Amino acid sequence: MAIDEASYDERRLAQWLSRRGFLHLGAGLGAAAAFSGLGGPSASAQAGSIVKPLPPGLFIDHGTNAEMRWEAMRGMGFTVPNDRFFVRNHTKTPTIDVRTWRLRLFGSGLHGGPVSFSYEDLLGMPAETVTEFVECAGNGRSLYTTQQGTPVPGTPWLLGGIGVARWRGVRLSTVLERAGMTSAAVDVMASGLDPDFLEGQVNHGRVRRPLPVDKALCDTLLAYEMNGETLPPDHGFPVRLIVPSWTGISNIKWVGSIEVSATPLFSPWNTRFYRLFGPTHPPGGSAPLTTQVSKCAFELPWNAQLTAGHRHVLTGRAWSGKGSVRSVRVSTDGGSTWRQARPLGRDRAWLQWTYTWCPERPGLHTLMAAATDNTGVTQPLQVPFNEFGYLFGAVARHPVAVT
Ligand SMILES: Nc1nc2c(c(=O)[nH]1)N[C@H]1C(S)=C(S)[C@@H](COP(=O)(O)O)O[C@H]1N2
Ligand SMILES: [Mo]
Repeated sequence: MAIDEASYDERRLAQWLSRRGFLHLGAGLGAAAAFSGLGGPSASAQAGSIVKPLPPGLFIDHGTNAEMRWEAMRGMGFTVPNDRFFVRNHTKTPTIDVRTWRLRLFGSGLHGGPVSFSYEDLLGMPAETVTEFVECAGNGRSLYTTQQGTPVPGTPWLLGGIGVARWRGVRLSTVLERAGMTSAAVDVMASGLDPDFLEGQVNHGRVRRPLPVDKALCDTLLAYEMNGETLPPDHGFPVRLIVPSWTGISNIKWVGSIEVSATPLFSPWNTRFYRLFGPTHPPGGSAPLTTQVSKCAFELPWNAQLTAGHRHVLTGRAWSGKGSVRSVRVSTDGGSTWRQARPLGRDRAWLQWTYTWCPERPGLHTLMAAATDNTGVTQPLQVPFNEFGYLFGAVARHPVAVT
């Protein structure tokens, strides 16, 4: 990737540390405690957050969020169809009239004043298609609790807070150029048109998160199509950002405005949330999250039932925000022995693989699959705790019952 993430992280961390003194954002344990209401029982009271049907065979319902069931991807193609792609909403999917909708760009990083584009304006610009994953930073969060014994608040995702789609749209760099971005711009911040996000009594405003200009110009897309269809309401209609490899929150949906700034921008989504807090992280929290970690999932339900004495072709997918996945190893005995899985193809967004298993003994078994990324790094068996339960990158222990 062209952008130097390490130096971005350092710069951001320094900026954050110098500001937080007067922002009184109460980061750390208090923040996690205040956040704990989200995704709990109260969240399911917010029915109607998601527009599309959520059949229980395809989704695990988490209130305002819906997780893809991995078993529903078995036998499917490379991309996740729109009707089974996970949804992560801070509040609810808005209804947007595209005839009156405008994308407004403004800020100190533009030559002139604010600039607006209509939907037709965007459709008329050079289009590009990319195949990329969108993955929630909290994907796998429940495993901090069940596998590592360290409970964390927030939506208890298993591994289905991810999807890969073919996104078509206009490069953000094209839009920024046409809006008159200057070389002094350092950050751009897209803002969603969904309702303000409330955390208890605190109104955090529109969902928005700064993106450094380097990443915005490198490979970020303003997408208006998903898998060949008009972007569905739940996934950001009329336009959303696709920020390849970066954490889910970067991919702002229902974009209404983009601030282009010659000075660094801040929002709760790069100061309070989406950073790592905890004993093994810097005292004020880590730099804002950027790339996702590597993960691997079986296309099987949790506690799947398999018959003893039969050959089972296990299937799964592996992905990494650090690049592509080079190989996958599988253990069917809880991690004592490992063998290579068979890769299918060499696609980048994720790697599909198969592994043939003939369980002999009935009983409870633990399946494990570990991804090795293209830099040669393999998923660890355990990852350090963080208070919001982000970036669970350890090998998942998948329980199955052999009967
Ligand atoms: N405007 C807006 N954009 C948003 C969100 C949101 O709640 N509002 N959720 C973010 C998060 S946390 C994730 S993981 C992804 C989820 O995208 P999806 O719902 O299309 O799967 O959207 C991101 N973009
Ligand atoms: Mo997310």
